[in-house]
Amino acid sequence: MPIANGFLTADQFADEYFFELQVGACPKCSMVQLTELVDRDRMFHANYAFFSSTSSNMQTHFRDFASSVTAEHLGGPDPFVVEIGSNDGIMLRHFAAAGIRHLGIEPSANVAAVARERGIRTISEFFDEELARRIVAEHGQADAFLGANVMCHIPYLHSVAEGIRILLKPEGVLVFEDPYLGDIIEKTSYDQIYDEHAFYFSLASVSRLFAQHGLEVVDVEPQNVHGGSMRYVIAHLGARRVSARISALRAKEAALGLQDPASFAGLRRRIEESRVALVSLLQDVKRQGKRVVGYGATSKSTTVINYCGITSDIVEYISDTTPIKQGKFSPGAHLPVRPYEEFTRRAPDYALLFAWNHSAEILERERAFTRAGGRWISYVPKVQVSG
Ligand code: JHZ
Ligand code: SAH
Repeated sequence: MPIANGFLTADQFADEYFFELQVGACPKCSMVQLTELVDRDRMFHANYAFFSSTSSNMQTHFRDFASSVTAEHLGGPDPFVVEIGSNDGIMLRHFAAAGIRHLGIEPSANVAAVARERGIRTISEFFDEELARRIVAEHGQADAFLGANVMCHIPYLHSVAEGIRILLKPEGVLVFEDPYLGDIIEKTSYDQIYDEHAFYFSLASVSRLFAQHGLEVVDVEPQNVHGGSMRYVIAHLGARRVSARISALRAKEAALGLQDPASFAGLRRRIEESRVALVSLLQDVKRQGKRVVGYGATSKSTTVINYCGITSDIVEYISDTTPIKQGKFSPGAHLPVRPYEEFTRRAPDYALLFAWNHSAEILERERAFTRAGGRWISYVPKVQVSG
């Protein structure tokens, strides 16, 4: 597989980087993770292609995330909030607007620059234990340490967990969310598997990881974003009451067999079936001479396109609203990425919904396309056509 967010120009094709994408599950610690990792500097740099604020639904989600953190965890005087992977400031802007002391840690310099322009205090570095010590020396300890769709991106998780232990006040909390393994298995959302996602967390694996650093999971809350995420609230061991939701989710994970090799064998089989169904559907549509355009040049689509062998004679181009992706080609398969305006100007017969996790907001916006007979191809949880 290529780098999922490695959108490129034609002169870069010859030097494109590929690696072996494979997932392993540890029977001892129950962590599910990639077996080959891509160097972080290949993924997170000054030309990073993912800007968080491109989805209006995610803007609402992070406004609510920020207000729940403020209401539940920032009661003391002069609170301090740290966020890793703060990207273009989609969440921190709410703390900045409320005059709350905050610090974003965002190594991808281009997205960090957008946050800074919005008045959000941001440093462009990779978080780890060493950086945590420097932050404590400069700003003191934090009341809340936040992360969305970033913890599962960091291979050196022990250094991160240790850094959090050092950085958090005795009563402080870590609140983070990431795609949930239970949802990936249940929905066969195999497109969550790509270079940036080094880990596929469950409560079992997360609890075990943080326990090794004197931290415990005190609450969990499923989130209906990115195809099903889990939010974990973590505190110093013994500092907070543990919610009854923890034991309930633990029991549910055991019943779902999240640590059972048979679950992974079943997932693998369903992934293979999904590929067969999607390829044959696309071939049928093509035989009828219909036009198919991809909707959303997502990171996830890199896995689907390359795993299914989708080429530009089947999918004409991918429509995307992100300027840095437009005019480039998709990683690996090199499908053209074009501005959304092209989709509206000359609508295709079929839209292949690569941004399926944002389907509510997209279907609402594209009512005219659907009303005019435009059809949608999706593949999570099942390959299907809808109109
Ligand atoms: P979206 C990225 O995943 C990468 P991706 C990362 N690894 C991760 O975990 C999640 O984000 C958080 C476009 N779009 O959100 C914008 C439209 O064109 O599914 C984006 O390019 N029209 C950090 O890349 C892409 O689709 C629209 O109406 O899989 C969405 O990417 C909408 C809503 C989006 O994340
Ligand atoms: N939180 C945002 C952005 C997720 S994208 C959202 O949910 O939409 C993941 C971000 O994590 C990228 O912007 C990447 O640059 C950043 N990142 C990767 N490794 C990191 C690390 N070690 N420390 C802090 N941020 C990191």
